[in-house]
Amino acid sequence: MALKTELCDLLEIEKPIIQGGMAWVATGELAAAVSSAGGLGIIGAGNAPADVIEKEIEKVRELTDKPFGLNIMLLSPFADDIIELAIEKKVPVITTGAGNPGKHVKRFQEVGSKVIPVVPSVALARRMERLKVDAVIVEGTEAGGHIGELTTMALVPQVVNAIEIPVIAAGGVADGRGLAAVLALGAKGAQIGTRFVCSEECTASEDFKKAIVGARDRDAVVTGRSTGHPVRNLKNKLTKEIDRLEKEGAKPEEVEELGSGKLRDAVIDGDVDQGSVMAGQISGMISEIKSVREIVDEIIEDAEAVIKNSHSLLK
Ligand code: TUI
Repeated sequence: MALKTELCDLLEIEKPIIQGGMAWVATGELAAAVSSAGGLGIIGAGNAPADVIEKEIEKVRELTDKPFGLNIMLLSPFADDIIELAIEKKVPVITTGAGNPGKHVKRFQEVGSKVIPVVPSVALARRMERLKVDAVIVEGTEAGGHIGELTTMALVPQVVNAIEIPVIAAGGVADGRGLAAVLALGAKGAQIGTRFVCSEECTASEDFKKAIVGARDRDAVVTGRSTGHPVRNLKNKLTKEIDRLEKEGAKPEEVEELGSGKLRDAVIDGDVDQGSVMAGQISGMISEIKSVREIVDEIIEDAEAVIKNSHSLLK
């Protein structure tokens, strides 16, 4: 017996794990590795232009014939171009973040793509269901990067109660216990980001991966609340500087300006002091860099063990 859910049928994948479409980090190499391991790998478009992402799509298709996804960050200045690219390339699964995919949902589905927006609230989940999306990713504030307010533990069951379509939980999941926990909350699978950063196939700089491996429980802090676009990243010189500006009551544009382009500095150049090391609260639990296949297999085996052993709680 193997752990399977309706998400596996919907996305034609073997294991109910999808990889977060992290800007700069989620390249074609990482996405292909996760899809080859039986999950759903996702390219992160972030703020990249369409020609860069087109190459990543081609890369995944060279490396695997399994389904894969593309995350469209709706705040990106290139979001409209990426939407057109995704339609032209008939990407099997589209996830969206940082906004409402609204009128584009139908166009994606017309070319056969499944559409799965990330939602940070019950209200947005309901709106997405009315737009007839295929599933939603419910992301708790434990996640890395751009975040909402509510925790995975509180938000997932509320969304599961509110809508009929499949829910995928994100934020704070990095092992088999986490996967089993979100399945217990009613999710049909988990989206996992930070754990996959610390994989051999992830093309992020070694220093970025090491910063996560070295992080402790309270190191993944939130900056930028005053801008309306809060971001979770590992505490360093940059987060301290942003904190200082925010405490002094700096204008939101000034705070945004200081954070601008800093994710690239950390991921690509390995500047983990002055760059933005976007990572989730679960960073403190990650202690080793492993292959994607090992990570996926271990998560599934451990989740299966938790579920099998759960009857021992009944006395
Ligand atoms: O998108 C993410 N996480 C991200 S995007 C990103 S790139 C970036 N770089 C620099 C600064 C800021 C971002 C890094 N991490 N997660 C998905 C997510 N979506 N979290 C929260 C939301 C969200 C928020 C509001 C989704 C929809 C939404 O809708 C508002 C509305 O009603 O339109």
